[in-house]
Amino acid sequence: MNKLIASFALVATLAPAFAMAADHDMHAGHGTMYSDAAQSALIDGLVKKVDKAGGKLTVSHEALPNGMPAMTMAFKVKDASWLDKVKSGQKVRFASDNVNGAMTIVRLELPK
Ligand SMILES: [Cu+2]
Repeated sequence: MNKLIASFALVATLAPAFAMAADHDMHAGHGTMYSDAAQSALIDGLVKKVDKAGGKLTVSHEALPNGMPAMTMAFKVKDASWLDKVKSGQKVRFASDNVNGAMTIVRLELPK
């Protein structure tokens, strides 16, 4: 039983790596497409502050695909209406990108 769980865990761990490698090969020569995929991976965050006046969301986030370690920081948001949908203390999943030099939340999903 333990062996079964262990091998399942191994498959689960390796599967995303395989998928990523396949994706990379498919897009060989299409660097932009590959980096878009990497940046659109949703990560978990916890809203700390909603700044409607400033159009910003302060989020405690996990490590980002771009190499930023876990931290609490203010992001701009791509769509200001998102600020009406979240509140402090709420869990979110989001993707961020560097837009004109400012870290910006470009996708935001709320847990059901
Ligand atoms: Cu950060």
